[in-house]
Order: sequence, then C-alpha cells, then structure tokens
Amino acid sequence: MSEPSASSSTPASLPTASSSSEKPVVIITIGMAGSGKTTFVQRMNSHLHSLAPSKPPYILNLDPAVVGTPFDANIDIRDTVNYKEVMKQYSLGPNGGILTALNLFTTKLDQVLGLVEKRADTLDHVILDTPGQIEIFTWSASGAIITDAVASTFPTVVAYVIDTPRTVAPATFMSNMLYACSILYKTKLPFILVFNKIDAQPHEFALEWMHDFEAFQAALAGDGGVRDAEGEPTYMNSLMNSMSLVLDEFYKHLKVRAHRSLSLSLSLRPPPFFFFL
Ligand SMILES: Nc1nc2c(ncn2[C@@H]2O[C@H](COP(=O)(O)OP(=O)(O)OP(=O)(O)O)[C@@H](O)[C@H]2O)c(=O)[nH]1
Ligand SMILES: [Mg+2]
Repeated sequence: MSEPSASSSTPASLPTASSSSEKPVVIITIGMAGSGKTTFVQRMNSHLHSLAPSKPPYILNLDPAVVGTPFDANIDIRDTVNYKEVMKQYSLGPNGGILTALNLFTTKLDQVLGLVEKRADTLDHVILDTPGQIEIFTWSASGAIITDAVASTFPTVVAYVIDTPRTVAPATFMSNMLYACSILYKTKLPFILVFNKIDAQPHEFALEWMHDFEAFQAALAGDGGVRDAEGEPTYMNSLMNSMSLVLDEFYKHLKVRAHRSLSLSLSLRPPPFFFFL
C-alpha cells in the first residue's frame, strides 16, 4: 500500500472542533468485517499528520484481534488484554474472546478517558478503531458503555464504513443500510456513511439508490425473484420495497462520503472524499 499524497487523499472536511478551546471531536469508526475501518483510520491519521501545522489525532485501537495496525495507536486494547489468553482461560471461541477482551478493557474506561482528557487541549481529533465483527461493538454492553461514555465527554460522530464493492446487489445494499440505520437510532449520534473502496467500485449507484427509491426498486426488480410461480410479488420483494420507503427517511438526514482508503499507485481516480449532503 503506497502512502497517498496529501492533495489526492484529503478528507476534505473531517469533522472538527470549531475552535481550539473546544474539546476534540471523537470519530468512532464502525463497519462490517473487512470494510476498511483500519485503513480508513490510517488514512485520516496520515491526512491529519500532513496538515501544516500537523494535527496528529489521538488514536484508540479497540480491536484486540488485529495483528498489526498501520498507525501508532496512543491507546491499544492489546496492551491491556491478550484475547487469545482470554479464550484459553475462559474456554471461549474467537468472538467470545474478543467480546470478553472488550469487556475487560471497558472496566478501565475511566482511566482511558482520563488519559484522553489530559490531552484534550492539544487535540482536534480522537479516532476509535473498532473490532472487525461489527456486532461485538454495536450490540454488546461494553460497546454501548464505551460509546455513551465517550459521547457524554466529547462531541462524537460515527463514521460507518461501507464496503462499496460488496453492496452492489440491492439486497446486500439494503441489509447494510438497515444495519447503519439501527446503529444511528441506537447511538443517536451524528452519523456519516463512508462509501469506501471506490477505486474498486464507483459509488454512484449507491447515491442514486439513496436519492431515488424508485431507482432502487427498479434495481430490485431487475435482480430477479420479484414474482413467485403464481405471478404474485414474492414476500422478499414486498418486504424490500417497503423497507426502501422506510430507509428513504433515514437517507434524508445523513451525510454521505465516498472514500478510497487504499491508494493505488496507478489509480487516476479523482480525490476520494467529497461532500454529498
Ligand atoms: N481497493 C481497496 N481496498 C481497500 C480500501 N480500503 C481497505 N481496503 C482493503 O480491504 C481489506 C480490509 O481492510 P481493513 O482496513 O483491514 O478493514 P477492517 O474493516 O479494519 O477489517 P477488520 O477490522 O478485520 O474487520 C484490506 O485488504 C485493505 O487493503 C480501499 O479504499 N480500496
Ligand atoms: Mg480493522
């Protein structure tokens, strides 16, 4: 992976505290396994370092199972708990091990927040990278405790990273959006959808589906399985059509960005970030 130049990789306007006296903004990076969360954090880190003057973020790695991170985390869950030891000690599988590691880390959250608060005056951004298995963070008690504690201490936004190439099928797109929607309603925090990997799959189809639910319904119809043997609309098709109307309301209140976390040296694509809303 080659390091991008600042001009071609600029996250044009990362959420930021409006004045230096304000608290730093916390960006919680969430997304399906392999969607590019860690690479996205690395790109934000690299962008913030490249600013003049440089504004290094404070990074927390909350993924106990990651082997190596492409950034130097200021606080790393792996320094506190070894999830493989946790698996052995409590006879757990990998997900149970990761979840228990996160629970153990959460017992030290007050110390973690204390460390961040000590640095708050000098920081504009605090970035959290979360475990690969999305539900470990979003549907666990410790994930909720971490999110609530952070959000009650600092201005906080959720960056929901979407693997664009994996959402080209209408049904997959919808399930990813429903997941995003559920996290928005659960956390009630400002929410940014980050369409990642646009070097591999341009994101325009997603923007069209979000702007125009009829376009999404047409894509669904073109995807087959619309009618059953008797010519009646299938249950799945009716469900997805209704869901697309529900999601239409969700889309109206979102900020959406396209992103290319990975810089391909031969890529001629335009700058990876832009404002949609
Ligand atoms: N083509 C392309 N690949 C990317 C991009 N961003 C990330 N990747 C690749 O996607 C894979 C997963 O990236 P990660 O950053 O590890 O994703 P993650 O969401 O942190 O993964 P887990 O934490 O394991 O769930 C890696 O092979 C990355 O190189 C991108 O913008 N474009
Ligand atoms: Mg990761």
